[in-house]
Amino acid sequence: MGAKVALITGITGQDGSYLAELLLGKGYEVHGIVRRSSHIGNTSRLDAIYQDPHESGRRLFLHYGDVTDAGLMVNLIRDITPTEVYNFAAQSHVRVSFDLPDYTANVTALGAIRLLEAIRAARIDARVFQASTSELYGTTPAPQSELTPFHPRSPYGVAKLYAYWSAVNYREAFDLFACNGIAFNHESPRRGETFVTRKITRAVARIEAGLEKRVYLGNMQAVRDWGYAPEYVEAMWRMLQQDRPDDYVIATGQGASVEQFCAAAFAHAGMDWRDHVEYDARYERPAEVPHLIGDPSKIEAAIGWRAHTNWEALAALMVDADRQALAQNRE
Ligand code: NDP
Ligand code: GDR
Repeated sequence: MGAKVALITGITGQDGSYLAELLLGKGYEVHGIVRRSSHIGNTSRLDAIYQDPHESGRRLFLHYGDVTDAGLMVNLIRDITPTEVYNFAAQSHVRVSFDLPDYTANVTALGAIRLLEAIRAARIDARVFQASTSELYGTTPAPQSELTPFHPRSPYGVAKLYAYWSAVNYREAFDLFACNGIAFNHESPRRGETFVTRKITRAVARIEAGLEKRVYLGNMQAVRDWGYAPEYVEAMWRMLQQDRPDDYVIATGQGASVEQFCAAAFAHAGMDWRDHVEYDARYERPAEVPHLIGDPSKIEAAIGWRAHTNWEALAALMVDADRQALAQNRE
């Protein structure tokens, strides 16, 4: 078999950066799409693996691009001829999607179809991973599996529904090796600072250091199935190594409320969350997703993948990472 070549859209994000590390470690040539920004901060998650373009023998290639540009997607896919494509690019913030519904649809829904069409136009035999989400389930009761009906509750969820079915459709219509990973929430020290887990663990570190006094949160009763992102990108890679394409839930199978996660994070630093958390209605969503707990039995049985880090361990490791970042003046 020839060299494995991966293209990752959304390589600068949490999952993209972990997956790039994983694939480089496995000997892949890795290509990623990076959005042009007025500052260089948007590639900071890639600092550890960045390779100078002037070095010979490098295996990480970054290309300026955007999934809203169909021509660019066609050109990139044709030139790179990837054997695996991971579509992580998205306006991925649920709350923000209510403010930017049109933009979210353009990036998160239509971005997926542009990528699939670019692959079809290039007539290449690439395997495709589509980053689908537990937000597809919305209000359908937990636990949610691959057989649970979808009922998305945000412009983000609706956009991801389009992308989910587009991947299924290209598999059925064009025999494309396309897989949906229906990932439940996964977190890490690289999680964006405005998602609730990272917002909390960052606040814990800053409150402990005396830099802040409190953190403002919205609905603390929502339940999520929180796992550890590096383990989840391993599941995504493994999905593309199977004999047949299929769709899988990626989850721990355990749920906890925002309040429980918050309590564990503060307790890890010897504090009581009730002394430092205040309610702010601005963080509520117009329609909330109350209860997401995944049933990972299919991926465990078919692929042998299983989550190892539970939400309490996750809270502790994220607090420790934010403490360390603060101590090293990286925050
Ligand atoms: P992030 O928000 O951390 O990363 C999103 C990535 O998409 C970033 O690299 C971002 O670039 C890029 N991006 C955004 N808009 C565009 C665009 N128009 N063109 C090209 N790239 C763009 O998300 P995660 O890493 O957490 O998640 C990865 C994927 O998995 C996303 O699709 C997300 O919706 C989905 N998902 C995530 C889950 C989670 O719990 N983390 C659970 C289920 C699904 P930039 O850095 O410039 O902003
Ligand atoms: P989510 O993650 O919406 O599940 O989407 P987020 O961390 O934003 O919210 C989780 C829950 O916490 C509640 N919440 C707050 N959320 C934020 N962001 N900020 C707050 O202050 C706050 N207070 C309470 C929310 O209402 C919600 O119930 C993430 C994203 O990564 C998606 O891209 C991905 O598809 C899903 O996870 C699975």
